[in-house]
Amino acid sequence: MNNQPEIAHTQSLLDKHLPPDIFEKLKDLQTGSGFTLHDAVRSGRENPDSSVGIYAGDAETYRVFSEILDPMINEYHRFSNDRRHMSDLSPTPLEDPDPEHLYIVSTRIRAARNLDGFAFTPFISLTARRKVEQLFLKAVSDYRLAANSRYIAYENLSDKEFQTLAQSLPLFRKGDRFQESAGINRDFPKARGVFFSDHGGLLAWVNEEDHLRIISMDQGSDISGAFTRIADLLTFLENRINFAKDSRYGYLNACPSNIGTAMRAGVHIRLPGLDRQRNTLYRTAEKMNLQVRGTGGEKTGIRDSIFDISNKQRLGITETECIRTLHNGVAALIRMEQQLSGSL
Ligand code: ADP
Ligand code: CIR
Repeated sequence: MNNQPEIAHTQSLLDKHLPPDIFEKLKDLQTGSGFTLHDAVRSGRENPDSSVGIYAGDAETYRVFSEILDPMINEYHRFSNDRRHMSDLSPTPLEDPDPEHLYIVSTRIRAARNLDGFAFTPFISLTARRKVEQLFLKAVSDYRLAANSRYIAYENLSDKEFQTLAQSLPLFRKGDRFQESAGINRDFPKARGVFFSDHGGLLAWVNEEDHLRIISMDQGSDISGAFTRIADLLTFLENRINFAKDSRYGYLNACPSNIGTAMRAGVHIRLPGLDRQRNTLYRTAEKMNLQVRGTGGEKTGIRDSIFDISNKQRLGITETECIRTLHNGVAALIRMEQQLSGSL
């Protein structure tokens, strides 16, 4: 049985926008704290099947390597140099795209954040990682019913305890080979953990690919509800932590595919008809600015015809537009699925 996402690999953004002659020209550049072009492209070079292929070691990477990063960012996000990123986290009521609960299994919205003044995870020291963890836990300690929240620090867990917890809680694991090559797994599992708020579906991954991944998730298809919850925590943190931000590029993150809103709003959706016509699914997704991922996350296979569909673009659109993109796209995919199964 074929359970692979079946996305034909195309050239990475790195290979497309950093041909050997430009690499030669820029190869001695580095940021103030010493993050080099070699560091930035290691993951893409070691993993030729990368789709992006480059990581930032700090906020300054986006300025020092702008000649390389700008065109990659513009292509990925359909952005252009004359534009500035805007944010909008206001409540956004949307009709339930799957009122009979036939297709959407669960909804998950995440936004990445990095603390200003700290290296990003490909380049961060263990001491700085610990500081990031402390600063976040302090900031979040008076978030609503903090007494009913909990932090699971990875360092104190045996493998067996971790596996047991991971069966029922959305914990993150050590990063894949792309993240390994980038240096993101350094010192794992030290200074890593997951914070759960009093609402079980609102949590934060600490020191995964970014310093923070704020996540709102729930069974079912209540996209607006998930958005309201994440917006609340993001706004709370914004008033307490200085995040790495750029006036043109919005929030800055380890992977350039995540800058701007840093938001990936997605659903797990069962589409057995479109599973048999994956090329149609991928073409429609591309047209509607959606990304298709595997059931277990980025670069995993499809189980039981369940696809992870989310907004692809994160920069140049606001957070509310991210969820509208998801909402419109999912509604269209559901209509296609209904036509394929003859229920329309
Ligand atoms: P990220 O979203 O942080 O960029 P991944 O694509 O690796 O990274 O997804 C992270 C995890 O979230 C994976 O374990 C994936 O299965 C899970 N996940 C993603 N979307 C959903 C969803 N809608 N419902 C439940 N789990 C999800
Ligand atoms: C790659 O280049 O394929 C990996 N570094 C992951 C890039 C992030 N993926 C994505 O599509 N947003």
